[in-house]
Amino acid sequence: YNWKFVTEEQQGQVQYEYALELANRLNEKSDGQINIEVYEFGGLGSEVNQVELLQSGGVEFAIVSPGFTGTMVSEGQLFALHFLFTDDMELNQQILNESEALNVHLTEKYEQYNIKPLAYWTEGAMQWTGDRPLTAPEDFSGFKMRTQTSPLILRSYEAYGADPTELSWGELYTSLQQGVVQGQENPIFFIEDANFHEVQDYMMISEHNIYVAMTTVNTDFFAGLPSDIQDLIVETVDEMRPVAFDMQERMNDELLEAIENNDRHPTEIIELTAAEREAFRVAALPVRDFFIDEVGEDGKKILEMLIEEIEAAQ
Ligand code: 6CS
Repeated sequence: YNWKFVTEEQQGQVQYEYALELANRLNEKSDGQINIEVYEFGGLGSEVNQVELLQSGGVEFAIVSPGFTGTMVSEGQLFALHFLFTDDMELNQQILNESEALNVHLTEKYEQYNIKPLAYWTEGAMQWTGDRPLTAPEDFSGFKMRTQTSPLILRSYEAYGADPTELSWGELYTSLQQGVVQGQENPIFFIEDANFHEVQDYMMISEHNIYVAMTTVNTDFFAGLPSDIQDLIVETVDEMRPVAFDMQERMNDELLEAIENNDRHPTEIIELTAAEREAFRVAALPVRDFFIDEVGEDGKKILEMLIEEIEAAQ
């Protein structure tokens, strides 16, 4: 078997390193029968182009962020909701692993578009960077915020009064540098590795959301595989859950230190207080109603089930 695996990140970043490790394990376990070529972000177009490539079977495997599928699989936009998950990242990963709302019901929605998610996993808590401190919803007033392409992510920032713009991350460094946008959200490792801290004066430890990625395969491709090969893939993706968790944890820790110790491009790090985060949580709550209104009955059920699962896990 010769397959292609596309990721939204580059060498040294979590998704790419994850994909290489998954590809190596599958190669070893299949005694060399499975050969997967892993592609870095950039060569195959934007994140949205890559999703289309997966759907058409141009690549068999992809790491997809739900933030780039929102105009299609509207239910997947629930990951855009701020302060939905807990502050405990290990618990969050456990919820992602075990949630029926996600692994059964949301997965069915993706499968209708020829995208089969095999795992939902986190790349870390999301933080804000900006050309100014962002410690209260009012600070976002008129703020030009870069987001991924899901309408609900834009709504989330409009709820704070911001003026959000969707962009591929490939254009983000230059857009921040030129002031086309003034801020963005990402896990710490990505902020450092993509050098956004060089062109941003402030990084807020806001932890307003968790970054979720999906390990996906083309549904038709997967359905056509012999069952022993399907089982091998599912089993290996399962093995990768703790590996991915440790990888993101280590990179987020190490690269926080790198930002703190960067004298060439000093970035002020502001840790939001519990009261400041609470003000954002309250301002973000009405976005859940937008989700329910726009996404419809099935999306409402999936969100309600996920909220129950999160409460039960706590
Ligand atoms: O901000 C983004 O769009 C990118 N962030 C991460 C952590 N991975 C890929 C994604 O495209």
